[in-house]
Amino acid sequence: MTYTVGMYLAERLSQIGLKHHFAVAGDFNLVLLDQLLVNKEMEQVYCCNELNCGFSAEGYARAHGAAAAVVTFSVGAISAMNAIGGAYAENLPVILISGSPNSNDYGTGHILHHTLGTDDYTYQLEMMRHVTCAAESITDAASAPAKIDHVIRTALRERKPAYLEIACNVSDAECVRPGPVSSLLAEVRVDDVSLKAAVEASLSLLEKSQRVTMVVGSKVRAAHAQAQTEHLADKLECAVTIMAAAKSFFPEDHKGFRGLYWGDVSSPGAQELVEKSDALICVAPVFNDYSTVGWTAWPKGDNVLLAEPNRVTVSGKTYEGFTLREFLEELAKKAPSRPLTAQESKKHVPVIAPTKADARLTNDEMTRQINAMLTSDTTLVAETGDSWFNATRMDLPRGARVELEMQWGHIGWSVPSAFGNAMGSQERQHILMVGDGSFQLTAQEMAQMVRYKLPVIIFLVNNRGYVIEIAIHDGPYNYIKNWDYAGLMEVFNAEDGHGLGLKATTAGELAEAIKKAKANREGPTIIECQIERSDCTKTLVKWGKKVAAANSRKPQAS
Ligand code: DPX
Repeated sequence: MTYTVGMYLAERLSQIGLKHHFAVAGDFNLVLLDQLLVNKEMEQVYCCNELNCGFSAEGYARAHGAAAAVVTFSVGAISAMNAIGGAYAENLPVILISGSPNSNDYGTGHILHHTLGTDDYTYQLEMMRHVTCAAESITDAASAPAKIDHVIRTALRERKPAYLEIACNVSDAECVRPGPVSSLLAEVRVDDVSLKAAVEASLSLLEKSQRVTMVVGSKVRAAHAQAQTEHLADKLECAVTIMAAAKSFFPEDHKGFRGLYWGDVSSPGAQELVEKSDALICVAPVFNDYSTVGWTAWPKGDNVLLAEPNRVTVSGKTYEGFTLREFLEELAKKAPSRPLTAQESKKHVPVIAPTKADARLTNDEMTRQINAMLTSDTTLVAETGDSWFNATRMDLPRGARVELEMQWGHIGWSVPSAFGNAMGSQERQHILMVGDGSFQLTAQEMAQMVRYKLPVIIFLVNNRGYVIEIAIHDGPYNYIKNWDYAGLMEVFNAEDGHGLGLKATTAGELAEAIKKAKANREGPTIIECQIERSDCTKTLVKWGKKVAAANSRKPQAS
């Protein structure tokens, strides 16, 4: 069989394990889409728009390790760029592939549709360079294999998105076949000298410390170091806390687990553990304004061992040239037992008392009922807003996964991301918690859950506004038009769908709705949970005030 550029790309994507790629058609990518369809190992999955296509791929990468989204030039790709920025912030290898102008039109002065109306077609590549770790433009078949391999290899190695554009007349041009995949996935060589020195410096800190605590951060998953983190915790036997964005990245049934470290809004006791440690091991953390609660809780100093995905900093020196996995593995081999912090503290599980069946539905009762649904097979996707705070206070069984987008924080992310995640891990039960304001951005992607018969259960929190924003800084712009959210499902079902739209205004109605949702396996169920606008988690309000204070610092006098 003659091989083409598009077939080469498809085979590479399939070799790295993709079973699906996401797409929105447009005339610059139609031939490319045909070429990708030739590969029977991968299914082409369609989205309503390119922003959602990017976020769907992002969700798939969360479930499956990597993903691809295929869009058309400019009108499509520039919309998808927002989601690619999200994938960058969240450390997810999403390959964005855009069809691009016919190679004969470059440098000719021709003005093309869907473009800025100038004759320079390099602007999209330039823009994409800022939100990806590798970006290539393919305008001839001969250089396509090297460019495709470079983009995929870099994305996988760096766990960041990457970009490819393929001239629309080149995607079916003949090219060589791909070689075996191992070369594409090869890791960089370890600097043994640096690794040994990092481990020795870390051990000398641990040996002279009795109060040792670990803080697990959100980059631990992208660094593929979750098992190694748990193994180190087993050896140290110390207390372990997690950062909010790392919810579910460390098993909560582990005997050292002591909840969430989040400054003033930590689980009871966790802040003291962290602040009173002689040695604090921060594994793959992200310290930003949100995670430090407006810069009020940022562990620093000689007692902090900072183990980042590509670097370790301890006792005033920094070490590079190895991965986090390798460092944790080596450290665990010689780590001393330091059980004091675990012995002196207990895991705190917040108990929410159930309300009466006919009582008005509250945020607490909704969270309690959702928490009770979680099993080791659940993936809980929680949107920006109070859903963050509800998800991070849940008590998780081992194996349950929580997906948050706390670095990028794009409202509306969760609907397409949950769709992509469900596509990428169909053996799991997907539950989505999303606020009304967020849902209004990307609601139409629920239609794809109907189309692909994915039994995602959506808890739509109708509190009639942007409540997290109300907590941070109130104004008329925080109040939104109400929708009939449950009613939308009928629109998306049209003549052939099996989605279910339900409403809950009391605790009893929610319990009934959850029963029906669990029984509906042929499509998504949306449960519109109507709660009071003022009813939100206490931590949201406390955190919101501190973040608002950080945001409103006055400019420094010059
Ligand atoms: C905004 C946010 O209704 O949730 O729990 O009621 O807050 P809560 P909702 O989904 O409202 C979300 C809203 C408006 N953030 O409170 S978090 C600003 C914002 C953003 N992303 C984008 N635009 C604006 N985060 C794309």
